[in-house]
Amino acid sequence: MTKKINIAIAGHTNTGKTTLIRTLMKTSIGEVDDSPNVTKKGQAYYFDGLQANFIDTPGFQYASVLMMYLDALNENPNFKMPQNWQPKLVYDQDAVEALEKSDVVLYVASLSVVPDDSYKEEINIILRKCQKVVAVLNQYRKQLEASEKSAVKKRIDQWESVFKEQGIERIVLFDAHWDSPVKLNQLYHNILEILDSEQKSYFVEGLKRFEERQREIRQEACSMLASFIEDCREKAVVTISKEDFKNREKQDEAKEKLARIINGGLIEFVYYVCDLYKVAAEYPTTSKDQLLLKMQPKVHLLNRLGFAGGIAAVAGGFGAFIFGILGASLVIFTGGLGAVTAAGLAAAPIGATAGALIGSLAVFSDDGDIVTIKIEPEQMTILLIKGVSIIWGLSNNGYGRGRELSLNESKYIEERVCRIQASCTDTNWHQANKVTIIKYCEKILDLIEKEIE
Ligand SMILES: Nc1nc2c(ncn2[C@@H]2O[C@H](COP(=O)(O)OP(=O)(O)OP(=O)(O)O)[C@@H](O)[C@H]2O)c(=O)[nH]1
Ligand SMILES: [Mg+2]
Repeated sequence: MTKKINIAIAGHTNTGKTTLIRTLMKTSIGEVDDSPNVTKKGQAYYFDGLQANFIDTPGFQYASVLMMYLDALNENPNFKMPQNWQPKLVYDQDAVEALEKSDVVLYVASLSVVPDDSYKEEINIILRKCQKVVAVLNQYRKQLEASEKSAVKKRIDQWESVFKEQGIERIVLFDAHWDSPVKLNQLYHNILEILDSEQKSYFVEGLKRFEERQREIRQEACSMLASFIEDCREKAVVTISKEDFKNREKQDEAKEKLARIINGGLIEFVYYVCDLYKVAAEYPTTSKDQLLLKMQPKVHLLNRLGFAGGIAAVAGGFGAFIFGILGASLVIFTGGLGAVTAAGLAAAPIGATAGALIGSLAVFSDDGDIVTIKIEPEQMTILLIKGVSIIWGLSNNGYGRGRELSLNESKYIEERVCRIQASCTDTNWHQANKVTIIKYCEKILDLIEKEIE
């Protein structure tokens, strides 16, 4: 039997413990809400992807009472809990029981609160049960959005000094609404390093497979994007006679035909890449090649639902993000994706992206009577940026945060990709072959990951 590491997720109530597990497992386990003691019982979730158990625990609320109780028990094992303590300690005691089954604890603290003595007490209690503790300073991005960077830094310092006081050296800044691969790997490596040698030997295997798979899936996503870009370069060509080209209506018709070809390819890429990440989350240990077999036969579904409907069908929690990147008109349609039917979406104006390109297509007219219309390299850059933004969003955004992603957030991601892409001037990817385009996309994604602390 494979041995598993038990990772307990503990901390004050409402700090994001359950959300964190959702994000780590890419699935909607447990209950999440912005109120205290939403999780009522310790519960272990086996995560195939890492071959580890995540144990969700109820949040602490009355650490000082619990501390008094544990101290009293220590002195006298027959100590009877006073009646007025009992209702307070229901959840706290359950958390302690869950801790007793764990090999390592992720202590989740929220950066939105100032650490007072009650937090010190709960950390103290945790350390009595398990000395291997990695601190997660959660809600980092939320705080960065809500406060000045200097104020967030000050808050981090406050927490760090509490942890150091308690002898906890391993601290990871995180935001459970996002699952940046770099952050995840940092978190898992902290867990790995804190384990003793026997536990390390089996956790390291699971972790290696997990990272390798992450890389493979991302590479596959970049390969899908590269195919789309190659197709645009080679196949997105429309010809029209010189005579017809002089006719405004016919010229517009030809341009629209080209826009439709590009749009179709873009939508197909989005559909396909969404399905890849969806299937990857559903089967967290299945190899990439097997995943490709599990994906939906795309042509069939696309025909049945219409392009946008097809995406809605597979995109699930990513939907709002995808449409945020693809075009504002769709965001309006998909404000609450869950309620929008596929049929409704199919009627939505999906041409926002290609439509934006329509006015700026290259025209080559030097071939006798024929005018050729195709997309210019600069316009292809727009498609590449959208594609990379979508891959980044799919690999980072999802289960922890639920369905909502504001237009601002998706714009922000796209702007960041745009900026980084502009700085990667060492590859002429417009003319590059598929492998080089894939490497180029991976490089942009690496740089984005590194840029985000
Ligand atoms: N923006 C942001 N919100 C978060 C983050 N983590 C959790 N939340 C939100 O905070 C609220 C509480 O999250 P939960 O995961 O239920 O917290 P918990 O620690 O499990 O809470 P209890 O089980 O009640 O102790 C929810 O509204 C989450 O969406 C985060 O990193 N960033
Ligand atoms: Mg919870």
